[in-house]
Amino acid sequence: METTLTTLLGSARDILHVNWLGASTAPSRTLYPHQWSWDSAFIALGRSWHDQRRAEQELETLFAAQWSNGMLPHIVFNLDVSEAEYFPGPGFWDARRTGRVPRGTATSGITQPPIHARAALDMHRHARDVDASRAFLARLYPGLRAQHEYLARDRDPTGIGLPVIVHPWESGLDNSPVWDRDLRDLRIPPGTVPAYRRRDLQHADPADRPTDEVYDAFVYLAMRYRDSGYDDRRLLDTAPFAIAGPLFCAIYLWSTDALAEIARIIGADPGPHEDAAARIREAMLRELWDPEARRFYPRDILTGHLEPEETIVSFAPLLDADLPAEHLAAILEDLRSVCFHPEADGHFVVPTFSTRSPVFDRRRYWRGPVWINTNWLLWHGLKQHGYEAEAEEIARASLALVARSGFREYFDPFDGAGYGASGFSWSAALTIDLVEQLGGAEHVRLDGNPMAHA
Ligand code: 9WN
Repeated sequence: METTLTTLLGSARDILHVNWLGASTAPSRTLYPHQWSWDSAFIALGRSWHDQRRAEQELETLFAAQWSNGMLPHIVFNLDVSEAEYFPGPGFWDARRTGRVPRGTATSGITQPPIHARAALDMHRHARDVDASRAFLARLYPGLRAQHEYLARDRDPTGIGLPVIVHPWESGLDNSPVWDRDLRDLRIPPGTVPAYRRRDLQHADPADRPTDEVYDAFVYLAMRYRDSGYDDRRLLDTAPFAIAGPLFCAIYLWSTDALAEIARIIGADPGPHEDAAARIREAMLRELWDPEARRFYPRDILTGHLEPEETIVSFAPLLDADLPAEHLAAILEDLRSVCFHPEADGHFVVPTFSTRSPVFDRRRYWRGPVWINTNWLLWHGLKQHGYEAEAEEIARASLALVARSGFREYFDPFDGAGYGASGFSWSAALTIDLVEQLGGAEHVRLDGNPMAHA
């Protein structure tokens, strides 16, 4: 089994090598030929175990495209790729007209979960060249700080203490059923969505991807934000979608804690980040916790309502190192329930949506399949609260999935089949990180006692 893991790690590195674009990494050469924001954080972390320099460069390339208001764009376009290869491309976003996009770069106009400070800190923790890594942290810190300040300042229009996302693409879990109600409630005036061609369907099975109806809603929301001039001061008047969600906010909190640590490492003042973390923590408990359902849910700040869907986002507050015992116990109960831990033999944890829901879909994008990044996040969350057995089960399932089906984008929770893109960068990168964190290929066993160290 050791040999298999060693081979697996070799293939993971090969994928990162093939997907390297020269200064950053594409999530997939076919389906996603540009640089994506949270992908790059996962990729840099995985790559950092064998190539510190390129891993650091990955994040620096991303932050070189940060807008002047601190907004870190969700896509930095690869200028060697034509507009026709990915929709929506730079022409659709028309970001340049804001005057906030750095010269020489082309970006989308929305953001993604701010996992970057956490990735940078984790990279530093195992850096071989510690001095170079400290210098890297010092260079990245102003950008990280600006990213967090942007979210606090411009994305909290009602002052709840949490940033909102204005598009499902910002959540990273685009097609999750958690947004269904909001997308259904959009009143899209006939003829408003321009004619467009879906490029994703040239590279992926339509059964794995969002439906055309959902895509229209995605395009409509992006258009509305673009046409408002990406003006966050007018969000309450112009945004048809404004949601504070547990996954985005928990990552924001986890990264804010990391930012305080980075500040300490480079000799800056951690105080503002510690204060921010305390405020976010408190706001998550106040705004996103439903005491009756005993679950964290996203809050739609336009209606004031919580979104009661049984999805994986409810478990993300495990990333809060100070999560109170009551909330922790409720999350554990849900994670162990048949909805997220199906009893069928050979199942793989953790499905992204309750397997008991009538609209659970074992293969469609974020509507049921297991993803390596959400598993990796929960693995961290469980470990930090001392739930070793549960964390090990997730690690074992993740490795078994990639060993069985390759570095696919997502996986069937029942039979482990792989779906979406092949050669998907974060599946490869987080496999590397998982194995290395567990002690390296020679110490990790997939058989017998779960993840027992040899
Ligand atoms: C839109 C790149 C990205 C991920 C997202 C994932 C998917 C894009 C798409 O791919 O979204 O941003 O075209 O479907 O949902 O999390 O960052 O891997």
